Amino acid sequence: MTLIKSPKIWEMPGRLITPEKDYISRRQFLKSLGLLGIGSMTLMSGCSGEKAAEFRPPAKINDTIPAPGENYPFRKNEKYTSARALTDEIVAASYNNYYEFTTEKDQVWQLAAQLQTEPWKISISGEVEKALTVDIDDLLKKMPLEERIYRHRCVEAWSMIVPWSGFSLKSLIDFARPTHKANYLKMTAFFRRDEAPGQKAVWYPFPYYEALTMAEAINELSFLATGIYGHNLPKQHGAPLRLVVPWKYGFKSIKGIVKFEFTERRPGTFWNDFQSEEYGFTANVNPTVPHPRWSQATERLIGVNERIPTRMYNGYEAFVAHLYR
Ligand SMILES: Nc1nc2c(c(=O)[nH]1)N[C@H]1C(S)=C(S)[C@@H](COP(=O)(O)O)O[C@H]1N2
Ligand SMILES: [Mo]
Repeated sequence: MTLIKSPKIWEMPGRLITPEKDYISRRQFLKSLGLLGIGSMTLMSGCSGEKAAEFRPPAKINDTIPAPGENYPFRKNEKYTSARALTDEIVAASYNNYYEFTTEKDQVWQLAAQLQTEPWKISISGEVEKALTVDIDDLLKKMPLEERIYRHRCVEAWSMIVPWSGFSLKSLIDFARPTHKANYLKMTAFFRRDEAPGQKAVWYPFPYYEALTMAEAINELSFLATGIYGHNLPKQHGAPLRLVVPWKYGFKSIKGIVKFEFTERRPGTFWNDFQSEEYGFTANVNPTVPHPRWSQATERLIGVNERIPTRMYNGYEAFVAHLYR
């Protein structure tokens, strides 16, 4: 998903980085480059995670790691654990995908530091009994907090194993009280070009947005993380609130969420709308279906130089296979 022949933000001609005042529509812009239509964006996408093998974390990123807050540590839910060792925290926190900041995974932790995460409001709308806005701190007081160890498999064929702190998406849904017309849950991330330089890249349809079917959303694995490794989320991991759906490719696990919207019809999603031939709506981890440009049969565990087989539904078959029969 990073760019093979990647025009980095700072390499793009100035006119391609749209200043607020003379903003042209993304469609118009892509059209002007002749990039609309047929597999158009191939030139601006794609990476097969080989970088993961070479990756060496920086010596120190302490400034970006929050101290444990008063709620920590959250109760460990032993149902979700891992036979393999956890990924080193510094590795997970310095090798990130967060296109709002940059497409360079090893630079996200520095750039994300400028995001203002306090205060942070979450809106709940669409097919619900009553639309509302709630402050993240007030929301947290109402949610059953716990810690779960999950595997994370990026579509780019790298993976990690980390302990998330947070609450089930189901508990947020119960709080939101969707109507019987709600078939999907759409989530949208923040949109603040002044704090997120990657959002100046007009060819991406920011703000980032994702969606699940209601059956997926109420599945017990669907989790909203507010923390990782026993403290609040660092900004590079999607503070203060991000989704974690570990049986799906990583791009479904949207970070920096500000909005939950229940819908009757299937909403679009960021990567599927951007490049539908390469990134689906459902995007379940499946080693037998290669990405058009690389195999999905194996993955690189970041931080340790190890390539391991990829498992169906990322090993979570027992939890979710019934959803797709
Ligand atoms: N808002 C937003 N969420 C996002 C992304 C992004 O670019 N923006 N990248 C996704 C991808 S591709 C992956 S693999 C995971 C990475 O999460 P991590 O950096 O915390 O490991 O976040 C996902 N969520
Ligand atoms: Mo990813």
